[in-house]
Amino acid sequence: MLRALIFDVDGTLAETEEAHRQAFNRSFADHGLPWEWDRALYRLLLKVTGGRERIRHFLSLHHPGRLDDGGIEALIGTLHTVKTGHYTRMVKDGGVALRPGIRRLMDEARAAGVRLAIATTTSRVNIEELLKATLGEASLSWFDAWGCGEDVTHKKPHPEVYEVVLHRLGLPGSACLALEDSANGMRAARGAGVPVAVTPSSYTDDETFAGPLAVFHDLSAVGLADLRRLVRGG
Ligand code: XBP
Ligand code: MG
Repeated sequence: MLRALIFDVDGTLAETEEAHRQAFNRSFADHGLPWEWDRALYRLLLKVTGGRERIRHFLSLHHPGRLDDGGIEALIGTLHTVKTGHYTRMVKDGGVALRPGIRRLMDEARAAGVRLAIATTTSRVNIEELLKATLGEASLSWFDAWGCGEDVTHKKPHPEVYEVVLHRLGLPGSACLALEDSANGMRAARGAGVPVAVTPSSYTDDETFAGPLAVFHDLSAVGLADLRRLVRGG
Protein backbone atom coordinates (compact mmCIF):
# COMPACT_ATOMS: atom_id res chain seq x y z
CA MET A 1 0.00 0.00 0.00
CA LEU A 2 1.25 3.47 -0.87
CA ARG A 3 1.84 5.41 2.36
CA ALA A 4 4.12 8.25 1.22
CA LEU A 5 5.26 10.15 -1.86
CA ILE A 6 8.89 11.23 -1.72
CA PHE A 7 9.65 14.17 -3.99
CA ASP A 8 13.00 15.10 -5.44
CA VAL A 9 13.26 18.90 -5.73
CA ASP A 10 15.48 20.14 -8.55
CA GLY A 11 14.01 19.16 -11.90
CA THR A 12 11.04 17.34 -10.34
CA LEU A 13 9.10 19.93 -8.32
CA ALA A 14 10.28 22.65 -10.67
CA GLU A 15 12.68 23.34 -13.53
CA THR A 16 15.20 24.91 -11.17
CA GLU A 17 18.45 24.08 -12.89
CA GLU A 18 18.43 27.10 -15.20
CA ALA A 19 18.22 29.36 -12.12
CA HIS A 20 20.98 27.35 -10.42
CA ARG A 21 23.18 27.73 -13.53
CA GLN A 22 22.68 31.49 -13.67
CA ALA A 23 23.33 31.78 -9.94
CA PHE A 24 26.64 29.92 -10.28
CA ASN A 25 27.67 32.25 -13.12
CA ARG A 26 26.74 35.37 -11.12
CA SER A 27 28.79 34.15 -8.20
CA PHE A 28 31.80 33.53 -10.45
CA ALA A 29 31.45 37.04 -11.92
CA ASP A 30 31.12 38.55 -8.41
CA HIS A 31 34.50 37.02 -7.59
CA GLY A 32 36.17 38.24 -10.79
CA LEU A 33 36.47 34.72 -12.14
CA PRO A 34 36.24 34.35 -15.95
CA TRP A 35 34.20 31.14 -15.70
CA GLU A 36 30.91 30.94 -17.59
CA TRP A 37 28.85 27.75 -17.55
CA ASP A 38 26.73 27.62 -20.71
CA ARG A 39 23.78 25.24 -21.02
CA ALA A 40 25.71 22.50 -22.81
CA LEU A 41 28.49 22.51 -20.22
CA TYR A 42 25.99 22.64 -17.34
CA ARG A 43 24.21 19.56 -18.70
CA LEU A 44 27.50 17.68 -18.41
CA LEU A 45 28.36 19.13 -15.00
CA LEU A 46 24.94 18.08 -13.65
CA LYS A 47 26.11 14.47 -13.68
CA VAL A 48 27.85 15.44 -10.42
CA THR A 49 25.27 16.35 -7.77
CA GLY A 50 25.77 19.06 -5.17
CA GLY A 51 26.85 22.61 -5.88
CA ARG A 52 30.27 22.51 -4.20
CA GLU A 53 30.97 19.10 -5.70
CA ARG A 54 29.96 20.49 -9.12
CA ILE A 55 32.39 23.41 -8.88
CA ARG A 56 35.16 20.98 -7.89
CA HIS A 57 34.24 18.74 -10.83
CA PHE A 58 34.39 21.74 -13.21
CA LEU A 59 37.85 22.64 -11.92
CA SER A 60 39.09 19.07 -12.31
CA LEU A 61 38.02 19.15 -15.98
CA HIS A 62 38.96 22.71 -16.98
CA HIS A 63 41.41 24.13 -14.44
CA PRO A 64 42.96 21.13 -12.67
CA GLY A 65 45.91 23.21 -11.40
CA ARG A 66 43.49 25.31 -9.27
CA LEU A 67 42.67 22.27 -7.15
CA ASP A 68 46.22 22.38 -5.74
CA ASP A 69 45.77 25.97 -4.47
CA GLY A 70 45.88 26.11 -0.68
CA GLY A 71 42.71 28.18 -0.37
CA ILE A 72 40.63 26.37 -2.96
CA GLU A 73 38.21 24.68 -0.54
CA ALA A 74 37.52 28.03 1.15
CA LEU A 75 36.97 29.66 -2.24
CA ILE A 76 34.59 26.89 -3.33
CA GLY A 77 32.65 27.34 -0.08
CA THR A 78 32.38 31.10 -0.60
CA LEU A 79 31.38 30.74 -4.24
CA HIS A 80 28.66 28.32 -3.23
CA THR A 81 27.33 30.51 -0.41
CA VAL A 82 27.11 33.52 -2.74
CA LYS A 83 25.52 31.31 -5.41
CA THR A 84 22.85 30.22 -2.90
CA GLY A 85 22.09 33.89 -2.19
CA HIS A 86 21.60 34.60 -5.89
CA TYR A 87 19.48 31.48 -6.33
CA THR A 88 17.16 32.17 -3.40
CA ARG A 89 16.65 35.76 -4.59
CA MET A 90 15.65 34.51 -8.04
CA VAL A 91 13.20 32.05 -6.48
CA LYS A 92 11.75 34.70 -4.12
CA ASP A 93 11.28 37.00 -7.13
CA GLY A 94 9.08 34.34 -8.73
CA GLY A 95 11.68 33.16 -11.24
CA VAL A 96 10.78 29.46 -10.87
CA ALA A 97 7.36 27.81 -11.25
CA LEU A 98 6.19 24.35 -10.21
CA ARG A 99 6.04 21.74 -12.96
CA PRO A 100 2.58 20.72 -14.21
CA GLY A 101 0.60 18.38 -11.97
CA ILE A 102 2.79 18.78 -8.87
CA ARG A 103 0.37 20.92 -6.88
CA ARG A 104 -2.63 18.74 -7.74
CA LEU A 105 -0.77 15.54 -6.85
CA MET A 106 0.23 16.98 -3.47
CA ASP A 107 -3.35 18.08 -2.79
CA GLU A 108 -4.69 14.64 -3.76
CA ALA A 109 -2.15 12.86 -1.57
CA ARG A 110 -2.83 15.05 1.46
CA ALA A 111 -6.60 14.59 1.07
CA ALA A 112 -6.11 10.81 0.90
CA GLY A 113 -3.77 10.62 3.91
CA VAL A 114 -0.73 9.72 1.81
CA ARG A 115 2.22 11.42 3.48
CA LEU A 116 4.63 13.76 1.68
CA ALA A 117 8.41 13.88 1.99
CA ILE A 118 11.42 15.44 0.29
CA ALA A 119 14.69 13.77 -0.72
CA THR A 120 17.11 16.15 -2.38
CA THR A 121 20.73 17.04 -2.88
CA THR A 122 20.20 20.76 -2.59
CA SER A 123 20.38 22.90 0.56
CA ARG A 124 17.39 23.24 2.88
CA VAL A 125 17.13 27.02 2.42
CA ASN A 126 16.67 26.53 -1.33
CA ILE A 127 13.74 24.17 -0.78
CA GLU A 128 12.12 26.43 1.81
CA GLU A 129 12.25 29.41 -0.55
CA LEU A 130 10.94 27.36 -3.46
CA LEU A 131 8.01 26.00 -1.44
CA LYS A 132 7.18 29.43 0.01
CA ALA A 133 7.30 31.11 -3.41
CA THR A 134 5.23 28.49 -5.23
CA LEU A 135 2.90 26.94 -2.62
CA GLY A 136 2.92 29.47 0.22
CA GLU A 137 4.49 29.47 3.68
CA ALA A 138 1.99 26.91 5.06
CA SER A 139 3.28 24.28 2.65
CA LEU A 140 6.46 23.86 4.71
CA SER A 141 4.38 21.84 7.18
CA TRP A 142 2.92 19.53 4.52
CA PHE A 143 6.07 17.39 4.50
CA ASP A 144 6.58 14.83 7.26
CA ALA A 145 10.24 14.25 6.45
CA TRP A 146 12.95 16.23 4.73
CA GLY A 147 16.28 14.89 3.51
CA CYS A 148 18.57 17.64 2.22
CA GLY A 149 22.17 18.11 1.16
CA GLU A 150 23.19 19.01 4.73
CA ASP A 151 21.81 15.73 6.07
CA VAL A 152 24.11 13.37 4.23
CA THR A 153 27.77 12.53 3.75
CA HIS A 154 27.20 11.04 0.30
CA LYS A 155 24.90 12.79 -2.17
CA LYS A 156 22.84 11.10 -4.90
CA PRO A 157 23.31 8.66 -6.64
CA HIS A 158 24.23 7.27 -3.21
CA PRO A 159 21.04 6.08 -1.45
CA GLU A 160 21.86 7.85 1.85
CA VAL A 161 19.32 10.68 1.50
CA TYR A 162 16.53 8.16 0.87
CA GLU A 163 17.66 6.09 3.84
CA VAL A 164 17.49 9.22 6.02
CA VAL A 165 13.98 10.03 4.77
CA LEU A 166 12.70 6.47 5.28
CA HIS A 167 14.08 6.52 8.81
CA ARG A 168 12.37 9.86 9.50
CA LEU A 169 9.08 8.59 8.04
CA GLY A 170 9.36 5.30 9.89
CA LEU A 171 8.33 3.46 6.73
CA PRO A 172 9.90 0.74 4.57
CA GLY A 173 10.87 1.75 1.03
CA SER A 174 8.21 -0.55 -0.39
CA ALA A 175 5.47 1.62 1.18
CA CYS A 176 6.70 4.72 -0.66
CA LEU A 177 7.06 6.01 -4.18
CA ALA A 178 9.86 8.38 -5.21
CA LEU A 179 9.35 10.96 -7.93
CA GLU A 180 12.62 11.83 -9.64
CA ASP A 181 13.79 13.55 -12.83
CA SER A 182 17.30 12.15 -13.19
CA ALA A 183 19.22 8.89 -13.46
CA ASN A 184 21.25 9.87 -10.38
CA GLY A 185 18.08 10.40 -8.37
CA MET A 186 16.54 7.19 -9.64
CA ARG A 187 19.63 5.20 -8.61
CA ALA A 188 19.56 6.77 -5.15
CA ALA A 189 15.93 5.82 -4.59
CA ARG A 190 16.30 2.30 -5.93
CA GLY A 191 19.45 1.82 -3.87
CA ALA A 192 17.35 2.44 -0.76
CA GLY A 193 14.62 0.08 -1.92
CA VAL A 194 12.17 2.82 -2.89
CA PRO A 195 10.21 2.29 -6.14
CA VAL A 196 10.56 5.24 -8.52
CA ALA A 197 8.58 7.03 -11.20
CA VAL A 198 10.63 9.34 -13.38
CA THR A 199 9.58 12.59 -15.00
CA PRO A 200 12.58 13.88 -16.97
CA SER A 201 13.30 17.60 -16.84
CA SER A 202 14.72 19.87 -19.51
CA TYR A 203 18.26 19.08 -18.30
CA THR A 204 17.80 15.28 -17.99
CA ASP A 205 15.67 14.50 -21.05
CA ASP A 206 18.70 12.93 -22.77
CA GLU A 207 19.32 10.43 -19.97
CA THR A 208 18.46 6.74 -20.10
CA PHE A 209 16.52 5.34 -17.18
CA ALA A 210 16.95 1.68 -16.31
CA GLY A 211 14.48 0.30 -13.83
CA PRO A 212 11.82 2.92 -12.96
CA LEU A 213 8.20 1.79 -12.63
CA ALA A 214 7.23 4.43 -15.19
CA VAL A 215 8.59 7.40 -17.11
CA PHE A 216 6.16 10.32 -17.48
CA HIS A 217 6.74 13.27 -19.78
CA ASP A 218 5.24 15.38 -16.99
CA LEU A 219 2.70 14.77 -14.24
CA SER A 220 -0.15 16.83 -15.67
CA ALA A 221 -2.25 13.74 -16.43
CA VAL A 222 -0.99 11.54 -13.57
CA GLY A 223 -3.25 11.09 -10.56
CA LEU A 224 -2.73 9.46 -7.18
CA ALA A 225 -4.75 6.43 -8.38
CA ASP A 226 -2.22 5.94 -11.22
CA LEU A 227 0.68 6.03 -8.76
CA ARG A 228 -1.08 3.60 -6.40
CA ARG A 229 -1.60 1.23 -9.30
CA LEU A 230 2.08 1.46 -10.23
CA VAL A 231 3.22 0.53 -6.74
CA ARG A 232 0.70 -2.34 -6.52
CA GLY A 233 1.93 -3.61 -9.88
CA GLY A 234 -1.21 -3.41 -11.98
C1 XBP B 1 20.08 18.71 -7.72
C2 XBP B 1 21.48 19.05 -7.54
C3 XBP B 1 21.83 20.30 -6.83
C4 XBP B 1 21.44 21.57 -7.54
C5 XBP B 1 22.16 22.73 -6.96
O1 XBP B 1 19.81 17.51 -7.03
O2 XBP B 1 22.35 18.32 -7.92
O3 XBP B 1 23.22 20.31 -6.65
O4 XBP B 1 21.79 21.50 -8.90
O5 XBP B 1 21.92 22.87 -5.59
P1 XBP B 1 18.29 17.03 -6.73
P2 XBP B 1 23.10 23.17 -4.55
O6 XBP B 1 17.57 17.00 -8.05
O7 XBP B 1 18.47 15.68 -6.13
O8 XBP B 1 17.67 18.00 -5.77
O9 XBP B 1 24.00 24.20 -5.18
O10 XBP B 1 22.40 23.68 -3.31
O11 XBP B 1 23.79 21.85 -4.33
MG1 MG C 1 16.49 16.23 -9.59
